[in-house]
Amino acid sequence: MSMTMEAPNRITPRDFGSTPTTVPDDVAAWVAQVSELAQPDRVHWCDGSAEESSHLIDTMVKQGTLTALNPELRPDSYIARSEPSDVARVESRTFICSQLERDAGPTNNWADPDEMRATLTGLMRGSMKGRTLYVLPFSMGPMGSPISRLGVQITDSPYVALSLHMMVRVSDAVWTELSAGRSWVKCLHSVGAPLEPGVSDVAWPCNETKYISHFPETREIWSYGSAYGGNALLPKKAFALRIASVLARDEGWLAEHMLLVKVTSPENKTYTMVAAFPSACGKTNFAMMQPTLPGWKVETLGDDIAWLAPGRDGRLRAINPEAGFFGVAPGTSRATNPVAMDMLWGNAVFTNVATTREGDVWWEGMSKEAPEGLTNWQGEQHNPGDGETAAHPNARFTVGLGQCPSLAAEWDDPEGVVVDAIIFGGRRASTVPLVSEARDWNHGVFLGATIASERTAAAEGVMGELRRDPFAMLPFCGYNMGDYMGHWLAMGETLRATGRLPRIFQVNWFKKDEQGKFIWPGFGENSRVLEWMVKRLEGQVAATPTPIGLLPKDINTEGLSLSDEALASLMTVDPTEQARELDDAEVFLSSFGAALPAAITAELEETRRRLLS
Ligand code: GTP
Ligand code: SPV
Ligand code: MN
Repeated sequence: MSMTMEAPNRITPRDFGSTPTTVPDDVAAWVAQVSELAQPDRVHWCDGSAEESSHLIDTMVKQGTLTALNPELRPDSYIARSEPSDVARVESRTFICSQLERDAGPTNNWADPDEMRATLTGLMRGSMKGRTLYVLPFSMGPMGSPISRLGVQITDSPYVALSLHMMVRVSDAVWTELSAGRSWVKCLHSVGAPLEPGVSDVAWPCNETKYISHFPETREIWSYGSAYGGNALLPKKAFALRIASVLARDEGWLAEHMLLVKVTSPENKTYTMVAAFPSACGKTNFAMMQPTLPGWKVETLGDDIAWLAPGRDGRLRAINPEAGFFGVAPGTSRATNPVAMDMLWGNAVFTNVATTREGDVWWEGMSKEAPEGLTNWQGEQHNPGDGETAAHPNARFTVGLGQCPSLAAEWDDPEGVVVDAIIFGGRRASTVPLVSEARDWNHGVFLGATIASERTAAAEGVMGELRRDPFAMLPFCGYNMGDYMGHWLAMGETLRATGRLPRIFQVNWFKKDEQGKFIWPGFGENSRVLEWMVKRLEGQVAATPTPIGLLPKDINTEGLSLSDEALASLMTVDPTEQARELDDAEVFLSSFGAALPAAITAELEETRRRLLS
């Protein structure tokens, strides 16, 4: 069942480009209903084309939302400066509105779905006045993949519309798929800044009141008041993690905050690895790693989200549901991530970075010395003396996957890639060794469930504060995290039948010495850890059993200036530290009450027994 575009009330035909062929009735009805409520001046049905990108860019350059960078230094690239109050994900304003509070679990903010719907309906009434309502049909994952899912986002932000062009597969072809009866996720977004007639717009419209609300039972997302990152680009964290984790639980797969890479050894054997690290803890850097060890190669499939599902052969396969990168700018340099620097040659949008006198971008860590005469992320002259950074710590770049020089050929393969290893990690100044391997699947799930990490600038909150972030999913799980741990255990049962369970590892690149300096050189040198993992996968090396897992007997540090003490400290399993760690994990796990799987409690008790014996 489908209808032509012109039909719904109040919707004017888009003002350029060809008319979309067919839009399913339910989508047309939803767009009509939202138009009625939010009262935009215009409706623009997006097709993801290059002309449409140009149109969005022109609109925003006129408006002052985007400023072109020097085309000789950074062609077709733009900067956006957000409102200082709208710079990161707002976890305190993120809600899981399941029918039962119990289903949101102790780690999510729960709100009653009917009440939330009423609140948001009130806020959205007239919220798009004076603006254009953009409708973006998109596919998460390769079109036609059994793992892919479809969605439609409504937004009144051209910045969000343009970002989605780069971040997901926006295409008219989605209408055809939907007309064939496939399900889709409703993503509704408004910056909450209606424009009264005669009032001029600001560069970054948003609202002090913010809601990022998820309705897991009806597979809907309503977002209000922010235009930044995961708050507003709804296919990313809201759909591909929070809603998708619920779909995955119901359908027997996994939606995870993970990078996805293909690793090739000097013997030309290839392995696929996924790694779950919390926000701003190194996924993009790992995904684009340039190994310092000769003969090794890392190719990029994804840097933030992976969907993992048993394939026809029963083995765990993964796809990247996204089609672009929304990456942390600070710390990115030729030394740390040359692939990202190459990828950002042009055709990119930068948000909250600093700009140079020559009209290029700059951020902390891009070069040792800050260039003279920087303009900071707020558009003011940067004063190195005043202690403020030139770029916001959560400044980001947005760019399509296609620009990544290390992109793996399989990136658009509908079948996905077979997963060989799962890695968990976090940002830990102490306690957690450089690398360890789980004893088995359930022990690996326990490691994932008890990951803790120091807070970063990716979300509001106190930076550096240690918090438990199970599976790097604390802000992103759409249901009770105790049930989620149970789902991971159940997936192990399913995969065990194939005889090829992926192996599970834990890493920590961020251990510090007494002076507060990182001990491990990180970045390309992390290939030394990859080499050990691959040797484990190939059964080439034995490992040392410790109470917390299997540790390397030896790691390749040839050519590194790492003292014996430093190396020892990276590999230490200190019983006192570990006992404290376990006590803290136990307190956290107990917050799940009856939802905590018995197998997790058993792993905790086994670890304690090993520590005491
Ligand atoms: P999100 O996009 O927020 O999910 O972050 P991410 O996990 O992709 O983190 P990203 O790779 O962008 O890294 C965040 C910060 O950590 C950057 O400033 C990096 O330079 C730094 N970083 C990444 N890898 C390493 C490493 O191996 N060692 C050290 N010391 N820092 C690292
Ligand atoms: C994260 O915070 O994990 C991100 C950035 O990847 S955002 O898209 O804002 O969620
Ligand atoms: Mn992330």
